[in-house]
Amino acid sequence: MKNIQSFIICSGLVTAIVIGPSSCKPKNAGNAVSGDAASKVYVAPGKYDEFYNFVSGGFSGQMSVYGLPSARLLRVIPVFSVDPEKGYGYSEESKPMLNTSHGFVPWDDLHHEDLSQTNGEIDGRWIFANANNTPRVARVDLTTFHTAEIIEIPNSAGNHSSPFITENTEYVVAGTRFSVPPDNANGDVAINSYKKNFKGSISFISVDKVTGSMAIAFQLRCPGVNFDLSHAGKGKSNGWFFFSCYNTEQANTLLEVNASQRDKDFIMAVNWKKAEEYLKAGKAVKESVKYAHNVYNEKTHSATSEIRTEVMVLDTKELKDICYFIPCPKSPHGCDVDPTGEYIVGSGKLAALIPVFSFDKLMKAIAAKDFIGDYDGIPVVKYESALYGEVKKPGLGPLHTEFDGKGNAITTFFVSSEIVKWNIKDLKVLDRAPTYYSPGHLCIPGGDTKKPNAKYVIVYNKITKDRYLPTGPELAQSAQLFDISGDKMQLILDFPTIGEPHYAQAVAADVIRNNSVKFYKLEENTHPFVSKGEGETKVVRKDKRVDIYLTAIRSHFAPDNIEGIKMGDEVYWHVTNIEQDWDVPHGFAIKGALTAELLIMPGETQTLKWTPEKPGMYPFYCTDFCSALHQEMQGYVRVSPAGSNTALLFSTGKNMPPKDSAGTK
Ligand code: K7E
Ligand code: CUA
Repeated sequence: MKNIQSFIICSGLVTAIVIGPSSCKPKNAGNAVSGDAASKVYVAPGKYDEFYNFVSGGFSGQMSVYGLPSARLLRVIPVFSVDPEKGYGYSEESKPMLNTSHGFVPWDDLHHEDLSQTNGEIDGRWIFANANNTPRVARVDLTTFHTAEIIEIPNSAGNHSSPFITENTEYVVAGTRFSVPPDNANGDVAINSYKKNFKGSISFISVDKVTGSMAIAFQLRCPGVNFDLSHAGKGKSNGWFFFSCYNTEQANTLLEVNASQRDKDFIMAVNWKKAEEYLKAGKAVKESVKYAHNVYNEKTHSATSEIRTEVMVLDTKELKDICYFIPCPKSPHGCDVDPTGEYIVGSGKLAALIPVFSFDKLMKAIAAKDFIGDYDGIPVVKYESALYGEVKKPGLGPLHTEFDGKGNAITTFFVSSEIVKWNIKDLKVLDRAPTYYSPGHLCIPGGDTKKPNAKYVIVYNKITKDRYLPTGPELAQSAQLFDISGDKMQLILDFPTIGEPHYAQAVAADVIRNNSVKFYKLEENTHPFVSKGEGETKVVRKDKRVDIYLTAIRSHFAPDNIEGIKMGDEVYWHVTNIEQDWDVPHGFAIKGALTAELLIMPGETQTLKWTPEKPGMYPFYCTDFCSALHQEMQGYVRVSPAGSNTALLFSTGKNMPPKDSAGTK
C-alpha cells in the first residue's frame, strides 16, 4: 500500500512520475482538537470502554485489541507470527498452528479482519483474519481471545481479498492477489507466459454454525488478474460477493506502470448461490493440492495439523452465470457494500471519482445480457448499466469506505490525507476532515454490516511524520478516532498502533465481554501429560526422552528439584497450572532454553521442549508476577554428562537422598 502516492501529484494530476514517498499535507492541518475532545475519550480508571476495537497488525502478523474511546491497548493476540511472550509457536502445543504445506512458517502479514455475523449483525463469536504471504485464514475465538483454527489456501498467493464473510457466516472468502499457475499444474514456466498459464482463484471456506470449524467448500478458477478486496452482498444482494480486481492488463512486470494502463479495471460480481448449485450438481473438478488445516483443541490444550490433499474447483469460464465483471475506474482497491445491500462502492486508487453501483441495475443488466463483451470468458456488464452514480471530486486516492447506517458513507483518501463523508442517495459530499497522514482503512463499529453503530469512525494511517515523539528511522503508525455522532466529523484522539494497521473491526463491548472464559476446568483437561494435582507429578524417562510432569500453583512448582537429566536427553516440561481462578497465569522459563517462555492459563497444560547443551545446574522460574512470593517460585534441574550414573530423582519441599556422584555424601 505504501507506494500508491507516488503515482499522483498533489495537484490531482494523474501521472506515472515517481515523486517519492511524500503525501500531501492537508491544508489547515492544525493539531488542535476542540475543547471537549478530552472528555469524550476519557474513561475513568476502573471503568470499562464502550467498544472493542480489533486492529490488524500488518507485517507484525498479529491482531491487537483496544478499548474505545480511550484507546487503551488491552491485548495483542498472536495469530500468524510466533510470540515468545505467550509461548505461541514455541510451546509444543501451539507449534502445529503455524504448520503449512511449506513447513513451519513463523510469520505472516495480517491485513484484514471480519467479525462473525448472524443475520447481518455482529454476533461476537469469532473474528477471522487473513495471512497475506503464505495464504491462510485464521479464526480467533472471542471467548478466549485465542487463535482457534488456521486453514491454508491452495492455488493462491498473496491472500489479500480475504477474510470477508457472508451475512450468516456461511462462508469466509479468500481471493488471491497474485494470479499463479494452479498448484496441480507445472509452475516451472516462463514468467512472460502469464496470460496463458496464470490463473486467479477465489476460495469459499465454509464455517460450521456451532463449532466455527472451517473447511474449503469450493474454489472458483478465475481469469489471471489481481484480486484486491471484497465484501459480501447483504439483504437483497445476499448470495452475491463483490471483488475489486486490478491488473486486468495481465502484466507480469513493473505493475506500477503496466497495470495502470487501462482506464477501467473491474469489480467482479460472484453469484455464490449459483456456484453452490453447480457444486451440488457435480460440476466441480477435484484437484490434488496440499494445504494445512490446523485446529486448537481447548480440552487437550493442543493443536493438531493435518495436510489435506483435495479441493473442489469450479471453472468460471465454463460454468456460466457465476461471475460477471463490472468496469470500475481505475485500479480499484476497496470494494464495499452499504447496509441495505443495494449500493456497491468501488474505490479506484487512481480515479478522480467514486463509482457507486446499483445491485438492482446490475441484476437487470445481467438479465438483459447488457454486456459489452467478455474478458477471458467472463461477461462484462456495461458500466452505465450497473452504475448508480458517481461521487464527483471527492478527494485524491480513495481507498476504503464504511457506512454509518444513516444513509452516509465515509471514504479514506490516501493521497489527499482526509476522510470524506458523502450521502449515498444523492452522492453529495457532506463533510471532510484531515487525517495525519495517508489513511488506509477505516472502521465504524459494524460499518460493514447491516447495522452500523455510528458513534465513531477510526482511521488507520500509514504515516505519522510529525505527530509523535520520534523513535529513530521508523515512526509509529497510528489510528485516529473521530466522533461522527453529529454533522461534522470531529477528531478526538490519536493513538499509535502495533505493526501496520490495515482493516479493523469494532463492536459494542457488551456483545463480547460477558462470554469470556475465565479459566479452564482442570477436570476437563485431557492433555496426555496433564498433572491434575501435585500427587500426579513425576519425571519419566524412556531412553533419551524425559517427560517432566510439573504443576504450578502460587507460589511453587512441583517438583522443584530434579536430578538425573543427562546430556543427549530430550526433555519435555509439561507444566499444568492447577489454579482454578480468573487471571492467575503462571510462567515457566529455564536458563538457556532455545525456545521461549511458557505462559500457562489456569487449568491449562503447556509443554516446553528443552535440550541442555552442557552439564551443569539450570534454574527455572515463574515469569508472571503471580503472588507476593512470586520471586520464590523457582526450581533447579541438574544436568550430568552422558553415561553418568546420577539417579533420576525429583522432589518438592524435602531434600533428595544423597545418591549422586559429585561431592554430596
Ligand atoms: Cu488497503 Cu492490504 Cu486492505 Cu492496507 S489494504 S490499507
Ligand atoms: Cu507463578 Cu509467578
